[in-house]
Amino acid sequence: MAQEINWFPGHMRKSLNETSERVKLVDVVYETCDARIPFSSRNPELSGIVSNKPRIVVLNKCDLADPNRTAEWMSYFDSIGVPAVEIDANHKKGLDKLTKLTLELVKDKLDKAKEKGRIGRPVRVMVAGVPNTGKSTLINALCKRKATITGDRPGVTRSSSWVKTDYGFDLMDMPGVLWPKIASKRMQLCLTATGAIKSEVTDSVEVAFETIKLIDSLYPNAIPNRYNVDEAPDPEDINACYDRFLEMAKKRGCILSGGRIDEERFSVLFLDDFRQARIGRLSLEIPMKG
Ligand SMILES: Nc1nc2c(ncn2[C@@H]2O[C@H](COP(=O)(O)OP(=O)(O)OP(=O)(O)O)[C@@H](O)[C@H]2O)c(=O)[nH]1
Ligand SMILES: [Mg+2]
Repeated sequence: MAQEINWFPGHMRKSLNETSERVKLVDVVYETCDARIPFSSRNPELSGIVSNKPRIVVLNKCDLADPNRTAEWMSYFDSIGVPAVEIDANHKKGLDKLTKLTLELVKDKLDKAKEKGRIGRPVRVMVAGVPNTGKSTLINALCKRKATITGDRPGVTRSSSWVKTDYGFDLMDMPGVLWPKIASKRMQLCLTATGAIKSEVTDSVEVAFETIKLIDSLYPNAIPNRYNVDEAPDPEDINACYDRFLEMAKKRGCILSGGRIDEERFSVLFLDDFRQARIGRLSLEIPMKG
């Protein structure tokens, strides 16, 4: 992918700075990730900022991810001693585990507060992570009302805000943040394919083309099953890959007047298919072994 895309607007630096300040006010941090890309959707700058607080890696959107891969990721986080929970905030799944784990992490602190006479003090949680991972949706699910605005694009939440629950949790919704130097092209691709990086700053044809290659390498039958094309050619054979891409577009009816293939329209359709798991529940990352 092109290196010059700008996914780090000034407001994200401001939000990261704000996170460093506001994290002092909370007991626990939920580091919300996209279960399809648990590696790429952990912001290293954010992880650094919140490192001295108890935190839980929240693998959200697990309804869209490959369940076997998610199980591997859960074992991985367990093996490195990082508390993690898989959830589906849209359908309110996994929330009990999340609150239970949260209470375990803050138990000592609450017990100490109780000893000092501070009974019924709320548990304060910061919900942070890269854009579009479902932070605000999670907050609404946890407080059981529409307290914050959500949206199917990155950059919906623009400033932090507190939301109260009726069971003693105060939740701080944070704007989604990326980091200035996303060194690996594969990470850029994963973040763009899942919608964490704004599509406006990327070339959708290139993103779709590369995402198809990545899916083919991980799930060889997924694209043929959905788009009625042959299995992937040699990924080094760009012409053959491109011909197959055009065939997919043609079969989806993306044809301009004069018979030319509408690559742009197909790319947008394809990315929407991927994001809504119409190609299947696909995860783009596998945890490191050993
Ligand atoms: N399928 C699915 N979609 C989800 C889930 N959680 C959130 N979404 C969708 O993801 C999109 C983004 O959700 P938001 O809650 O606005 O995400 P956010 O992390 O607050 O985004 P920013 O404020 O832009 O950083 C919305 O369209 C949600 O409906 C989930 O568990 N599964
Ligand atoms: Mg939000």
